[in-house]
Amino acid sequence: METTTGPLGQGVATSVGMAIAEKCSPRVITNRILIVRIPIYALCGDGCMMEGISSEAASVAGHLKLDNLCWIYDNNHITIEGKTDIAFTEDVAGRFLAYGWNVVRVGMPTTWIVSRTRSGIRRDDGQTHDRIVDSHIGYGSPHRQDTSAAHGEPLGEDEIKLVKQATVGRPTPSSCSHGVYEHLQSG
Ligand SMILES: Cc1ncc(C[n+]2csc(CCOP(=O)(O)OP(=O)(O)O)c2C)c(N)n1
Repeated sequence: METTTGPLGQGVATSVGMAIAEKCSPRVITNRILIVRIPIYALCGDGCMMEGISSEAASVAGHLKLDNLCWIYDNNHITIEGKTDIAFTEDVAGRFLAYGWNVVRVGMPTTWIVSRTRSGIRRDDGQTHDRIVDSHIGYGSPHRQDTSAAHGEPLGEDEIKLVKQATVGRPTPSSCSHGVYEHLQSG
């Protein structure tokens, strides 16, 4: 099952509802023991984190210990208007730790994201999971990477050629070379 929403924050709130529903669904079918576990993943951006609804939903998820739920936060520091620090400088990881979530900061490449996410959600530790991915919007675009222009405008033919030149043989962003990931989980 998949859902896609338009209003920022609505998708992550929906994912909490899905996780509650999954927890309430039967684990045993007929006389065979069948453990059915369906992890719920939600992709969210800076805009989702800015919306109050995501805080309310995250709070109840932590309270209910929804360990079948994982949010993957595309922390690229860019929205339509420009850099997020125009209006948004809060410590998101700290906020989610306060909700009782398991928080892991993940650098790219995506293989790391997948492995860190899957290993996290299988731990069954009674905590909801947040993977904060330090990403780059418009990755590989010489004139658009890390700018709000990459949010909604087409790159255009010339820039696409430059992206291809820049990314051939360089499939991962520079943050990968630093090995950027760290556990933020307290205790
Ligand atoms: C509740 C709500 N307010 C405003 C918008 C309009 N809007 C669409 S995308 C966007 C910026 C989202 O930025 P981010 O989540 O960082 O996405 P990214 O730039 O990384 O693609 C805004 C304000 C919306 N979709 N929903």
